[in-house]
Amino acid sequence: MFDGVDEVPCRPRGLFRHQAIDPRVGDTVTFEKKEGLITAVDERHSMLKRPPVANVDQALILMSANPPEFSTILLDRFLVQIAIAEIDGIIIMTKMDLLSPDQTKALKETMRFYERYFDVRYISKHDEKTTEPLKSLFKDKLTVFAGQTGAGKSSLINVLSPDLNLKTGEISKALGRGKHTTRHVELWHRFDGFIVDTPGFSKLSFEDLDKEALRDYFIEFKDVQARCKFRTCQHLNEPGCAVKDALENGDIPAHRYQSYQKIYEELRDLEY
Ligand SMILES: Nc1nc2c(ncn2[C@@H]2O[C@H](COP(=O)(O)OP(=O)(O)O)[C@@H](O)[C@H]2O)c(=O)[nH]1
Ligand SMILES: [Mg+2]
Ligand SMILES: [Zn+2]
Repeated sequence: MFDGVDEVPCRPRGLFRHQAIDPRVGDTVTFEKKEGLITAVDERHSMLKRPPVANVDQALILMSANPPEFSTILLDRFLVQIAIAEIDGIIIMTKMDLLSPDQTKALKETMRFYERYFDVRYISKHDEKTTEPLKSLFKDKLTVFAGQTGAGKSSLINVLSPDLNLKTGEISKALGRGKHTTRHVELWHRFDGFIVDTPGFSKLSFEDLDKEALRDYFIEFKDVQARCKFRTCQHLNEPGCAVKDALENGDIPAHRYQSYQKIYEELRDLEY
């Protein structure tokens, strides 16, 4: 799919502005090489808003495994976000070298639920045995690296492709006034695919989401909620709720239901 890569400087044709066509990183376009002009933009199969990248196939969701940085609510927010964008997710637990054997055991216990639905990897940037297998994930795909600042995105990209030599460890600076948070988005052609480091994918927002639709982005609700007494059940206080039943008998973990409640409340608060 992605053979040779040439760079051709191009600008969008002026007419696009009137047609509301907005070429983005990741777009497939037609261009005139001589004039350096993009003349058409193909239909997209996905559009990630923050950062703006078209045609993303999958997100590697990097989460620091190091307690207390790890929280399932944060992971669940990412999973809702990618479900909305219709992007596949692969969960990468980073910094495993910082965990004691007991902490590792507890983490894997928590992650068992996610492993039912997602590819989950456990890595340390210091252990090549854990990072090398990731290289096969990128072939013929456009992959974004998602995760909070400090999760280890740049470190992992550097381990996989040292030539990129990205800056790492800029936690405090990046959290400051945005001096170092860049809006720059760039694709790199690596491992027979394209990868994007995303400085901005940490600030998640669901402002376009109706709270009533949230239930459709919790993957484990899908089959269960068909059995709720009310077709539009929000799984909060309704009688005959199959999701609540599944929560009680342990089929749905409490932390997942809590994430659902929390995000639901946030969406409700946004309405006022
Ligand atoms: N011990 C350990 N530290 C890591 C690992 N991955 C990243 N770090 C550290 O975590 C900090 C943030 O990493 P960085 O790659 O800049 O995160 P980013 O903001 O997601 O790009 C840096 O100080 C890294 O050295 C890891 O696997 N093990
Ligand atoms: Mg970084
Ligand atoms: Zn219900």
